[in-house]
Amino acid sequence: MSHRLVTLNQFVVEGQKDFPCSEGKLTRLLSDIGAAAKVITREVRKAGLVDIIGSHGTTNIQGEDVQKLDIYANQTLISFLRSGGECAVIASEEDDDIIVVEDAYDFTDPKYVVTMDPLDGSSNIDVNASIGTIFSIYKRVSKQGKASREDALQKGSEQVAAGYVIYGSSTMLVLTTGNGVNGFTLDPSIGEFCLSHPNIKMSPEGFIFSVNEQNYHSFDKGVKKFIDYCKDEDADSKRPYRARYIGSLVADFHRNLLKGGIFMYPSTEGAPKGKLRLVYECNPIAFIAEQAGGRATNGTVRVLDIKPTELHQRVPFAVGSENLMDQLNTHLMAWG
Ligand code: AHM
Ligand code: MG
Repeated sequence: MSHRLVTLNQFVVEGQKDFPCSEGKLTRLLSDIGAAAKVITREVRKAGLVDIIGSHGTTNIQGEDVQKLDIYANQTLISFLRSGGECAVIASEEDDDIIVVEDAYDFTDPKYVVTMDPLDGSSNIDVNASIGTIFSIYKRVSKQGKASREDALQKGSEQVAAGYVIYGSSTMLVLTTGNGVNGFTLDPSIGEFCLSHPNIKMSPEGFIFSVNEQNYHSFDKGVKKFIDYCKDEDADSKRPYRARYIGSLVADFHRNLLKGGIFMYPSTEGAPKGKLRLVYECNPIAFIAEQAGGRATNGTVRVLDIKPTELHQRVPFAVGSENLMDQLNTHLMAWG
C-alpha cells in the first residue's frame, strides 16, 4: 500500500485556494516559519552536547561564541521573517518592543504581523524535556507608514493562522489557518515537515488535567473546587481523571490536544494575572484549541475575545476539552 506524502509547503500551497486575497504571501510566511523551525531543531538536538561544544557566553571548541537556545531561536525566526518580506512587524517574548521590519513595508501590499514565543519552556532544555515555538499570524491593521504596536495588539479572534512547533521525540509543527488543525512531523531523512496528523480533533470527553498544583493554596476557590473534583474528592464517585504536568506549555497542550484534557495556569497570589502571555502564548494555543473543537477561557471570557493592551500582558488561562471546560465553568460560577 502506498501513501501519498504531503509536505507542509504542498499543504499550504493547496490551501492557498481558500485565501484568494493572500496572493501566496501567507504560504511564503508559513514556509519561512517551517524553515526556521528546521534550523532551530538542529540546534535543539545539540543541546545535550553543551559541555562539549560550549554554553551561553562561552566559546566552543571551534572558537565560536555559543548562544543561549532561546536567543538563537529568536534570532533565527526574525532573520527568516525579515528576509521573507511578507511580515511587516514582529512581536516576540524575547524583545521588549515590537520589531518593525523596515524594508518590508509596501503600503499597497497586504502585510502580515507575527507574534511569537521563539522557545517556550526553556527551563526544560537542561533535562531533555520537550520545548516549543509558538506563533500567531495576523493581517496588519495600520494602513500607512511604519507598522505599529496596534498591529500586534489585535484580538486573538483576528488571527489568520497560528501554530506551534514541538521539539519532542520528533519535531512536529501543528498549524491552523482557521480551517481545522493539522500536524506535520519533521522527517529528518528528507528535511521536510510531512502531514502526519490530518484534521486533529480535541476529544469532547477529556480525562487529563494539567496544572501546577504547587500553587493550589493560592488559587481561587472555584479553581480549587474544580481540582478537587478532578481528584475525586468525593469518594463515592470514582472519577476517571488523570494528572499530567510537564511545565512546558507546548508539551502539556500537545498531549491534551491529542488525548483530551484540560490545561490551566490560573491566577495566583504571586501572579494575580496568571503567568502566561496573551499575545504569543495563550492566543495561538486558544485558536488551535477552538479549531480542534476545544475551548479556552481566562475564567470569565473567551480568550480570543480579549483586546490586548500590552505586548507582554499576562492572563489566567484554561484550555481544553468541552467536558472539562464545562466542569471548570460550573465550579467557577458556583464558587467565584
Ligand atoms: P517561559 O516563557 O519563561 O518559558 O515560561 C512559560 C512556561 C510554560 O511553558 C509553562 O506552561 C509554564 O511556564 C510553567 O510554569 P510553572 O513552572 O510555574 O508551572
Ligand atoms: Mg514562554
